[in-house]
Amino acid sequence: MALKTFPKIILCLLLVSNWANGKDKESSLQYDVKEVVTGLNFPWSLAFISDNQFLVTERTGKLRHVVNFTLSKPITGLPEDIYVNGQGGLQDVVLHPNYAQNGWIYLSYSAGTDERNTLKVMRAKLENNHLVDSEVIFTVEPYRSTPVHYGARLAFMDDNSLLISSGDGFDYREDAQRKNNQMGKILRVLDTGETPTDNPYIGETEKNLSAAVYSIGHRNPQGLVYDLNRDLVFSNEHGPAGGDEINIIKRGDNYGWPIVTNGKDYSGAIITPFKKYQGMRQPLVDWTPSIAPSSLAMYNGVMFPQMRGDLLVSTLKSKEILWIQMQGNKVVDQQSFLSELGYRFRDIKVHPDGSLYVLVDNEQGKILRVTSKSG
Ligand SMILES: [Ca+2]
Repeated sequence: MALKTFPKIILCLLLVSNWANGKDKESSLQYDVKEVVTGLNFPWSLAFISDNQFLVTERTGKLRHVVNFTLSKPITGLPEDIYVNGQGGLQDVVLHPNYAQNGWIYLSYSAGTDERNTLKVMRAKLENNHLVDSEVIFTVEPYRSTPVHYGARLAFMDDNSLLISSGDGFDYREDAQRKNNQMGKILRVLDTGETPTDNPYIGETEKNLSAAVYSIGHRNPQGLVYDLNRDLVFSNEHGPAGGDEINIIKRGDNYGWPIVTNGKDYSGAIITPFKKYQGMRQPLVDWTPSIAPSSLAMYNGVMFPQMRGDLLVSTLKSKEILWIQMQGNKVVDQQSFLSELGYRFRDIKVHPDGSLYVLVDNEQGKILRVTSKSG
């Protein structure tokens, strides 16, 4: 089958300043950008099935199978209670680490009504463009009445447990510090949705909503990645006005929101007097003013060898991709690219060949493929 080609090819050259830390990286990043898929309504996440196949969600409630850059009709069999409003709708899609054997696809979505909704996680298998064997494996509690701050990213760890980022619901920010509440948390469950026996707060609270809690004190974490090489979890989250963060997520730790932040309320009001607090972790990266980080990827591909072991962040507000250059577990520099396009970016994923796939957040949304010009 012939590849669909698009005439719009953009050649870009990013000049990257030298830095004096000795990390052996090239001094410039040259890349091509191609639109490989168009016609998507607010695409939210992408999961590669193979070199030429992937799944893509549209927040407005559709899941598509893309083969050789050709979009399928919407996959049928999605839940009927998907709540599309505000920031809510169909959100993340990831494959089970043993997908090739078991075929499990995991999806996150907001479900319910204006008055009563929450974040759910389901799994299903794909057969003839239809989801079968569907089951909801996790429902965040309690429900809320806001259509924003779901978090909703999913990431598998190397023991096949599943991390779920859960936002604070905006109006419920104090709940981010309450262990007996699953909002404003990173949650961790088994691939069946059951609670692992080694989570940090099991049995600590009356209803035991804390059993699935892995870390507390988050606002709206929309980036989540498990780095196999470092055996570390990284997450980024939206702060209020200022105070966007990347954090290294450790089991049982407190990331501070809303007691600690470098941001302010959108009104300009002070949220907290504290920028540090005993027992609460400081971010690995703070962005003040806000950039609105929407996803996080770890680059271990071959096409851009200078990016290996580094993080990539897509952003909505600052309309760029950030290359977060690491040395060990420390950030040594940040470089911006793709800002010349002027798009809000919702997600970035690394293809098996090392190219970058970037989702444009728009009602005429699309997928861009970024390849090395020099390689
Ligand atoms: Ca924090």
